[in-house]
Amino acid sequence: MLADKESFKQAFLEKLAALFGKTLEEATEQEKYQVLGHLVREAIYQRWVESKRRHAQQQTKQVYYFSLEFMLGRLLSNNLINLGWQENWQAALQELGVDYSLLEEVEPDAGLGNGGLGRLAACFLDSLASLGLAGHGCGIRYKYGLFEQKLVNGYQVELPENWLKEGNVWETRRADKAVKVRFGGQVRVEEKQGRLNFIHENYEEIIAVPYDIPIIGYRNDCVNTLRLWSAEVARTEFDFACFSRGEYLKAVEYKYAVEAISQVLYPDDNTYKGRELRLKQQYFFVSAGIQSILRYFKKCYANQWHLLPEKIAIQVNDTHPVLVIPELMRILMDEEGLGWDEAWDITTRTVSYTNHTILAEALEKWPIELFKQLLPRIYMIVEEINERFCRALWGRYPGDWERIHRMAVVADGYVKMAHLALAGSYRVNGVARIHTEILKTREMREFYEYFPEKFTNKTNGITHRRWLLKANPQLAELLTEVIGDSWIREPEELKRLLPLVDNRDLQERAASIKRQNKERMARFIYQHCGLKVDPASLFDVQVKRIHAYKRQLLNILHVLDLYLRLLDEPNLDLVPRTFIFGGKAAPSYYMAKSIIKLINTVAEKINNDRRFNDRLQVCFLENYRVSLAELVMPAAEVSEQISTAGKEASGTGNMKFMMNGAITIGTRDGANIEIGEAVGEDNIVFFGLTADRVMHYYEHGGYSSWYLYNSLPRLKRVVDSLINGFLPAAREEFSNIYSSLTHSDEFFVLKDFLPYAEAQAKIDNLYRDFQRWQRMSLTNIACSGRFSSDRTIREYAGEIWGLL
Ligand code: NBG
Repeated sequence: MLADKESFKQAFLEKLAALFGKTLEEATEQEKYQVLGHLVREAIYQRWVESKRRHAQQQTKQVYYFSLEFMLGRLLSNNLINLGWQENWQAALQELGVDYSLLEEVEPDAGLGNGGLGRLAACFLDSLASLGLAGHGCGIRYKYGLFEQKLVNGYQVELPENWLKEGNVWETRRADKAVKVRFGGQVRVEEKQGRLNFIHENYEEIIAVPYDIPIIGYRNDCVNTLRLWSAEVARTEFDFACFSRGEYLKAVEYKYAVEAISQVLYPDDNTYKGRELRLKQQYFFVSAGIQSILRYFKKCYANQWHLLPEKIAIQVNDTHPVLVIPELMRILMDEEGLGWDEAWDITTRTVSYTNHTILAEALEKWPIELFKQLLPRIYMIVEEINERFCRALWGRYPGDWERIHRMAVVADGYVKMAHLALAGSYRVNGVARIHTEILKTREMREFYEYFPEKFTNKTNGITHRRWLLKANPQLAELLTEVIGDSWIREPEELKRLLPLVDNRDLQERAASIKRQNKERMARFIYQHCGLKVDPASLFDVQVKRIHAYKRQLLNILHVLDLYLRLLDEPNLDLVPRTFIFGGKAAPSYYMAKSIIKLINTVAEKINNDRRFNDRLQVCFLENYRVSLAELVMPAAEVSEQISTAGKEASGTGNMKFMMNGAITIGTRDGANIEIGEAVGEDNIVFFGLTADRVMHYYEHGGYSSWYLYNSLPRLKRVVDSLINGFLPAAREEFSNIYSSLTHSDEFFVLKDFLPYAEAQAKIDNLYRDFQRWQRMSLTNIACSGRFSSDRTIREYAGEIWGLL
């Protein structure tokens, strides 16, 4: 009904009056945006209810994706695109004199994630709904999302991200669906009629209130749910216990302590910090989520628990939600009266686990004392899981104590979350082929030998609806014009472009769209950084979290090298380039913060040297986030995917870039390898050590970066420029970077420097040949379909969840 312009206009004006008592002239952008949100919500409400009813009636198997992070970004445009209303609404608004793009800009990003892992969860939700599958998200409604990054004098400064300050139009609070979660206390064991009862006492009980966000499928009638939990004080505790004793301040303090659980997202990506509050967050949302799933299950299937694995699948996103295993065990046993074996059988056929990294610093392990004190009953169950698991291992490896010790769930004073996940789930997957292979042959080798049938690969994907259809509408339109629109539902159909990649006219048109996207990007850079970049220059982009293994350092050293070469030879014939960086560093990650300062310092030096502005510019984009990525991806021509081989589990930015026609310069790491296979070696630029070589060096004590540094004058000159006063910063400013490179160089930056510089020279040559470059670019787009998360989700649905 709202699809047509006239009824939309009327509804829009009426809603504006109803909500804010304002006319169009009086209303603010914020209010108009809110109105659009409300209209969408009301329009899809029926479908949402219907979807739920259908699932319950048809007893469809439901999947729940448990994740501490969902990096949704903005929802308005995506919802409108998926509903098929965007064009009409935009046009109708224009007739009313309202600029839709301004309303779009008002929406804050829902930044409830750090990076790839959280964005993957958001892409998966979009694909689940768009494929019409019953798949929902379960997470935390953080009051503060990932911090806002400001650059002050080239340094990162973090500000709180108060994304809810104007409210969130997309969510519905469901107080009636709240559940209770218990922490602390003791467990008393009681024997009754030959059965052990576990009685949890003196615990602290808090309330988990769900906020539901509808996830709207692409032009189908499917509306799924993302359920985010918020921590609240049990009213009785707050009101009576303290107030009646006149302890008002204590009561308020208590309230804040409870609410702290859902207050803030931990800002670390690929790094584990053993904070008690984090463990509380994990158990909080896991327990709430499991309780609400089981409540639903009981409503549909009463107590037929043996049906659970047939009707429910739970995917845990990394080890953060792995407490679903003992929590499910607890409820099945303590509350539903099942015996251990039955509960274990059900649990281990319901839960599956995705691993997202092999970095040792990301491995979660909780000190037993902390764990036990916070979650006494859960700890008992984990201990029992451990005992039984070790006994089973003993059966298989009698006498091999060392191996059993290495594989144990509880050992050396810690609960090892990955081992718990491996023991208690029926599938374990890595997120790109090489990553899964590394898990099988190295990190999890002993587990793979013990249960090989559990291991499977599911290469990541991205939703082409947000990252192409929404982010790059002109390109999307061109594609539809030349190959039809079947690619929107079946992204692999982008392959139809392959026979046309040499078509001159198509090349010109694609190039012109890229140029317009670059101009848009250049305007943004000018407005936000005050830097005038040349849209005719090659846009070379590295946007992602700042991390040593992702090697932003390698990139900036190469930029410095180019600059030094220009100083030697001012007429050096370089393809004019703009190097664009963006990304946040974890607030306590000292090295990553130094790298940001270095990039900004190099930028300052180079951008202020007017002599070379026509060939070299450097820009660091502040506060990289989903909505900014939507601007950047369509404007990029070179995609920097240069992690130390073996370290990047998959990468997903790499896929967004290729889908928008950028050429990858990258290492043979993560999904880069599969991208290379998809496009062919002619359409990607690989360089550097392979994962095997890297591993070989690690096994042999590394390599001598000091020797390399001293034996290559070109390299030495670049590295020395960090500390010899060449840069506009204090001399000691980058001495930490200098010594990490020259002393250990754990990530092989110096080792890969020359191969990288050569690969960049190759990029220059390719770019000079217009037709060659356009062919590469179109080939990348044509082959990007397999990196749609629709493909990934179909694989999960078919091979793990048993949905297809
Ligand atoms: C990240 C990896 C990326 C990968 C995403 C999504 C973590 C722990 N891992 O390479 O570093 O693309 O997960 O799978 O954040």
